[in-house]
Amino acid sequence: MKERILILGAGGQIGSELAPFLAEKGNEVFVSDIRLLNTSFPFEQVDVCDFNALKALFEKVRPDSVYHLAALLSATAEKDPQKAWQVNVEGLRNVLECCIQYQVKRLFWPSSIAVFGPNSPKENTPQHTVLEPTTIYGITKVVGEHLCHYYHLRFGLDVRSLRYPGLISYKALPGGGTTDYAVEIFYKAIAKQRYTCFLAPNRALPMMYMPDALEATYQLMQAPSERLSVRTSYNIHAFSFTPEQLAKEIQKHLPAFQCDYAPDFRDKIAQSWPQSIDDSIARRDWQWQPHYNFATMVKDMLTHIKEKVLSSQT
Ligand code: NAD
Ligand code: AKB
Repeated sequence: MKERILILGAGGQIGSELAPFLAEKGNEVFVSDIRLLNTSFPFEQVDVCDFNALKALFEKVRPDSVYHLAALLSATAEKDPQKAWQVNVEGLRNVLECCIQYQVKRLFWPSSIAVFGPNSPKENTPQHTVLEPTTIYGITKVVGEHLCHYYHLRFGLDVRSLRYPGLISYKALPGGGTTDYAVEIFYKAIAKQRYTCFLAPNRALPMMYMPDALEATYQLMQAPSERLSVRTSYNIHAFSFTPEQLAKEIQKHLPAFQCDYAPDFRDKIAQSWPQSIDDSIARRDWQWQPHYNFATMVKDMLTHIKEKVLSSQT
């Protein structure tokens, strides 16, 4: 069914792909961001922390569904914890309030593997386990999950959420996360045959290719409400790898490529996160299944980034 969809924080790594993806499904898509965007979709520049401006946007668009992607990611959040709280928690609360006031049918809000911390199991981290994050980003995501759950229980808002792992894509650059190395490495491998990684060589993290993340988001939003047993946020997983394993996989295609390591504060963040995720509840409730594995993701990334680099040189 064709819907009016509003995407907040639409200019980032996910939003810049989600907008055309949802439009191709036949929906009418409106986009918004705090930054001025160069986009073919109807656009309004709005800060989600400005409640009156946000309300005016909902009044104007009257969306059926909202995808709220505006946030500060883990590394950026650690540099400015106050702003991270404001955007990630106060911004979300503003969006939840507008969804109630404007009778939005469904809200999507992404959480992250960052909700887990050093006391959560590292391997096959379960859906329901200890959530004691040691980053401000992770703390805002735990609060966000509980706010979404509360608005569902208290006001009946149909809010749905995924704990995305690190997302790998070639269309837009990532926006200041700990998993960004897994995108940067491809550009450097192609342009310079050399990359210095900010994580330790053996730092395994859960990851996913963007086409699977878009499909997962769509499938969750299409699922009948009564099938959803999780109203905080669903664990989802595709594959895990270390920087060293990624460098070796790239070397299969580009043998001259070399990777060095200079771990910084982001390695400490990564160290507190899980290495792999148990997503059996998402698989059971709404038949989640990824299509890309580690090897097919690497091959596809290299093909597309080579094309991008070549076309920027001509
Ligand atoms: P991004 O940083 O690439 O994009 C975020 C967008 O939000 C940017 O365009 C930014 O300008 C906008 N924004 C920031 N502050 C704003 C404000 N006050 N008002 C309006 N817009 C604002 O992030 P992304 O990778 O697209 O992530 C989107 C969501 O998905 C976030 O909630 C993030 O935590 C979550 N997530 C992303 C990943 C990933 O690997 N990309 C993984 C887990 C969760
Ligand atoms: C980040 O590294 O901050 C994000 C995430 C996993 O939430 N990619």
